[in-house]
Amino acid sequence: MFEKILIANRGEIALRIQRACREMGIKTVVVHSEADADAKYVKLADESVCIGPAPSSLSYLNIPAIISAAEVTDAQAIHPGYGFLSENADFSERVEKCGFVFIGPKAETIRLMGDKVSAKIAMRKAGVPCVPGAEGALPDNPAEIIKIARSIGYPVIIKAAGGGGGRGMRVVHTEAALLGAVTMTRSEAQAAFNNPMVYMEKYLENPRHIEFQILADQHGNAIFLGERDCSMQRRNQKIIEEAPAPLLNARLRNKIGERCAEACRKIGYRGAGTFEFLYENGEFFFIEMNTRVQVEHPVTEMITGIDIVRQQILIAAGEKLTIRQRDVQLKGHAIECRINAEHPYKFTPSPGRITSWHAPGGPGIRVDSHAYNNYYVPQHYDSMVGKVIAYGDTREQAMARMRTALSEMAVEGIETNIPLHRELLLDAAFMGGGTSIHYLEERLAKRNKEK
Ligand code: MV4
Repeated sequence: MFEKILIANRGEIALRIQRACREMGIKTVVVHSEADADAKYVKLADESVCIGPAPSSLSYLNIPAIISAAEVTDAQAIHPGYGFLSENADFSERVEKCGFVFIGPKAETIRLMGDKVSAKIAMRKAGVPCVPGAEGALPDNPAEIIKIARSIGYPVIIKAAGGGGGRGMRVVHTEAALLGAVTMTRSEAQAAFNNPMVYMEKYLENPRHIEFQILADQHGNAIFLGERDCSMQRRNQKIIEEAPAPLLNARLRNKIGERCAEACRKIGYRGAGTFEFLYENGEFFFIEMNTRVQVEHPVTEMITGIDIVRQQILIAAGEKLTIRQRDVQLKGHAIECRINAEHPYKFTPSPGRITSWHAPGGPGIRVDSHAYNNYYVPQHYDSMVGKVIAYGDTREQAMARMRTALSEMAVEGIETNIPLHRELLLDAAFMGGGTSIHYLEERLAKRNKEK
């Protein structure tokens, strides 16, 4: 096992990774920017290295600085967390070339999944159900493009191969709008991702976003840990996630989960990963794979009892998975609310000093946060200051516990989205079994009209 791991991230996930390391008897090095020098998780780490000024491009994205930090502190492995360099294939490659273990998949796997066209081809070939569409990238020939769209049927969606997470896409409802949309998406994709390749899919009008968590070791073993419903989102930013997905039956869960695990075995996947699906009318359609630990991993941990970060570390150290699929028993229900430093309805960021931080507690409540009384939320990074996770025997109990937790929670000095969460936990459609990916934006639009 590793003696020392470097954590190339900040905030709550830097603290979460540290906790797993400490439990395993592994020493931690945290790298941080000048803006994060006083953070609690920096003080709690065994060692810390300042890698640059506040802007991420000069610190958390500074590959040479991070690798130098690992060298001077004698760390053996690097955990990238989520965001920042976590899905950067060049980073993982340089980490391994410098003799460290990258806690995540091989660079070639990150590269395969980073290109959404190659990811989809690989997954379709491995037996994962995909959104109907043309195999591969769109050709240049306009007549060909029109033919493909006709065969799929409108509406279609044009997506950038280099995109993902909602960046670089355009919905097309009519043939008249098709070629212009392809040209626009291509040039945006070229500018944003330095890759003009685009592909076409059938546009699903009202799906849910459901994702399967998998773990795969370096010895050909792979298991799935059930799924999460992440449909409650705004502008591709999830705000509430839950596990299991409401109203999903065990037969379909096991069928799709097993397809994901089998795909991992086939492509030689290593580490934790997430298969993102759109779910509509009882059917699953693969869209993307994430090769990192996700923000919402705790809801899966709560219903499986499996520590996903610990498993990432064990797998990276070359150990065999000791959990077999039959050992994975989903029990109860968990919901996560992301607490953001932002105006609850205008969504403007609200950095600054937290003058008072009262976190909730009690049965089934978990709070993953790096915030505390007098913590200063820097303006330079993501607005998330913590996550409240509620577990219960049933979805109703998890929701009731979350309502209690949110009523106890008091944060002063900055604005947060807690008032929005309190409303959503009383929303009839959400309480009644969940909603589509468009629900929150539609609800907010209605709210604005009424005001
Ligand atoms: C789609 C779609 C409908 N049909 N693909 C957005 C994020 C990126 N991961 C894929 N996305 C979508 N792809 C087809 N064929 C709708 C979305 C989408 C979405 C998906 C998941 C979560 C939130 C979303 C919000 C808007 C659009």
